[in-house]
Amino acid sequence: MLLNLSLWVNIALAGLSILLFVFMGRNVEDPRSQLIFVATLMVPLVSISSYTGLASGLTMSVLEMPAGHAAAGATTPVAGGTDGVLTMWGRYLTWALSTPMILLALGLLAGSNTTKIFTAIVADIGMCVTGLAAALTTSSHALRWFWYFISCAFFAVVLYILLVEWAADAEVAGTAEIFNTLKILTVVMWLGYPIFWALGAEGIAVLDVAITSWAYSGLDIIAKYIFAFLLLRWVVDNESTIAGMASGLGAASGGG
Ligand code: RET
Repeated sequence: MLLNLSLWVNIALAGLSILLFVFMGRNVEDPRSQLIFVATLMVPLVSISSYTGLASGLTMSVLEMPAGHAAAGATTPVAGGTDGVLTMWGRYLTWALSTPMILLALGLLAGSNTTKIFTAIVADIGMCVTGLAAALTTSSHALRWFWYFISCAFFAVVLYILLVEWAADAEVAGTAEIFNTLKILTVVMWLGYPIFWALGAEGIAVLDVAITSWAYSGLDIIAKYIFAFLLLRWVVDNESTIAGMASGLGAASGGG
């Protein structure tokens, strides 16, 4: 079925990415570059687990939407006509594990310091967990959107660090060119997630569950595998630039 295919495409791509990234990193010796590799490698590792959780039905549920929600009173054909909407809540849960790895890799690439990396990661986890809460809340329609609003507030912190703080740090570190490419890719792709959440079955339900699932799967392919490949290829080719960054995570603006 179409919905299932959106999951299996990602399982296959995650598997291939894991093999490719391990191979690409086989000769990397600089510790900071190695950490970028380990963090980035975690992304397809989390992804293959996440999508296997969804494909096996473990991390999705049929939830009855509260009164006022566009899908209140809907039935789900895939679950044999049970009352409710299929909710792939496992996605939001596993984003809490994969997206911090993306941010760690980006923060390291930008030569940023521990404070900023910590702040970005904590806000990001906050975004994912409150997004999970939004998807799982069935007691009140208003509270679903209130959770969504909190999640967006966390997201704003992440965007600020990416666009302002790390962009400046990357200039100092001499990694601005690749950082800016990855920054734009990340910001544009990541903005798609709250938009599809709002338009999809969790939000105003103008898109059905299968379309929303394909949208997330498509965004994932670019935000994870393409992103990771571009980053790691650059790291392999420019290991000395990263090794030459002021050592220690405390030295954001200490000099390039
Ligand atoms: C939600 C809904 C609530 C509001 C916001 C969201 C943002 C989600 C994002 C997800 C990014 C996921 C990635 C996954 C790759 O593994 C939770 C959809 C702001 C930005 C990049």
